Amino acid sequence: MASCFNGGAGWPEPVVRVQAVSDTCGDTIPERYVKPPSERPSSPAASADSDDSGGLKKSIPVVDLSMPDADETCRAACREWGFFQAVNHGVRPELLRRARASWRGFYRQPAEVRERYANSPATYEGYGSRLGTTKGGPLDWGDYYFLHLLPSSLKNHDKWPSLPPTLRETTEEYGEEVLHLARRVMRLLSSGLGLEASRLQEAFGGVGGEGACLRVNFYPRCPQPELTLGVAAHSDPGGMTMLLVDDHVRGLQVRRPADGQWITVDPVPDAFIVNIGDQIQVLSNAVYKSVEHRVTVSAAEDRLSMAFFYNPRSDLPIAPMAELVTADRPALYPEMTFDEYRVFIRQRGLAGKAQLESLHATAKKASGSSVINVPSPGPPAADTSSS
Ligand SMILES: O=C(O)CCC(=O)C(=O)O
Repeated sequence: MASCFNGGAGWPEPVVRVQAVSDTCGDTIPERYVKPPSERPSSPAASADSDDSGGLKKSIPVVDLSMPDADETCRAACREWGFFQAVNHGVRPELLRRARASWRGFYRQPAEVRERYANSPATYEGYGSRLGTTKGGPLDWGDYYFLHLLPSSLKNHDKWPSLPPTLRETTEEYGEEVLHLARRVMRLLSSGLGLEASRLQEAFGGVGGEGACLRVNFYPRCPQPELTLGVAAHSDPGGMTMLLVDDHVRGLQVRRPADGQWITVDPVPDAFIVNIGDQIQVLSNAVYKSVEHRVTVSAAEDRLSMAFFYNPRSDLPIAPMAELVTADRPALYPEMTFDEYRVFIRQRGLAGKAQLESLHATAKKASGSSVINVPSPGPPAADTSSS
């Protein structure tokens, strides 16, 4: 079997790098990566160019952030899809390319260089290949690198790869520009709720009080992509995600809220795919939706994606904002800090929208039957430790 092990660091069993599995497994992937039939990507999935019936929108909206109507188009996308692709977003295309190239450079380093940064389940910081700590639990066809950008007390360049030599500086610059974009989207989402533009961000801890981290996913080529997933279905536990993907390789699928069907996203070059996470769904009392998504892999090409997670400060209580709770629309979720929510997720590993739905059930129980039911986009599947 693959030669690259990281057997220690608190994981319940040796961790095998998917990159090494891909290099050594020949035509057949190991059993541990084979998903149950109902979760396989071979189950029907529409792509943006497929012919949908019923007048449903075919794919997530593309929003040009330089247009005068951009704010309202973003808000509508976050209410309807929980996702959109942002173009003309202000982050320089040259920086996007440099960031992708630096991280591809890291995944091309010899295994012993990468292994210097092997992570543990205590923090997930560093180079990793699995989520969740259940022995024998399901594995995804992907490796990742996870690091903190905010709060500054958690940011530690020594925990970022030193090779290639451009990586640290480029990641720092990239993080600053994407943070700026995330704050802009927060303001427009807040206004869209009829609140002060700064209100949502204040609930996250205010400027500089928020959390931000980066997970750089690498999905090696896979000889049987129809049997596995790069990341199992999940909603993002944090606030909002700005995802940069390879322009030429498809992989992301979003579960369309209107009918629960998986839709393949066609990446627009140099766009960010922006999506709402569970914390904004909670704060907005489900006006903005955190929607399930998953990642398919390819036999022909590897794929890199960079997920920038913008989160509330981890010790602040997060609950539906008081201004959005009325007799007609009571609070759909109980109060919980992001730290508490994250612990909950990390113990359980991959579980789709199950965590948020179980919080909703708790709120419902606490207040009798008066709580509104949020329509679920489909059966629960998986969650990631994306923060
Ligand atoms: O690689 C992708 O397209 C999505 C990655 C993702 O969903 C995640 O990192 O949480």
